[in-house]
Amino acid sequence: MDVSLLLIKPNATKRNLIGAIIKMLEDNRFQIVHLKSFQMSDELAQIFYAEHHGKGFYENLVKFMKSGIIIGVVVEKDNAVEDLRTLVGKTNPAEADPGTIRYLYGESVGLNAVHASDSSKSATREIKIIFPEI
Ligand code: DAT
Ligand code: MG
Repeated sequence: MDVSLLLIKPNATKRNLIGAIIKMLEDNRFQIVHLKSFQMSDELAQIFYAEHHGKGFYENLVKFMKSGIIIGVVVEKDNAVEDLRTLVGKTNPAEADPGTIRYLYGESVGLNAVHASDSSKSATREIKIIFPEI
């Protein structure tokens, strides 16, 4: 069984969308195997988003990810990584397919409600960073 990582970002937890997003995972047959709430430190945000270091949006991204509560969810499903990216939708909510999490709950490309791992390799790396205790 494959695993992937979903993060419910600070704008979505602030807007009381945790339940709605978790329900979408369950309705789409993702098994939740680990779940916790936490707040990102500067160090954690920088490590997690290392691939984006130096890009124009990087500083705002790190600041935003530190700004409130995040829910981390490890999900299990056949084809988990690809299926989760499909359920999440495109990075920019304005371009996301109807019915996707970002279409429904994203506010802008920066405030796009959720993160999902983009490959199995990323999932392994990101789960280690967010859930070092498992
Ligand atoms: P994704 O989250 O779909 O994997 P990404 O890895 O390219 O997208 O970027 C990581 C996050 O950075 C993204 O969720 C929101 C932010 N971001 C990306 N492109 C951006 C842009 N052009 N302007 C503002 N924020 C951006
Ligand atoms: Mg990405």
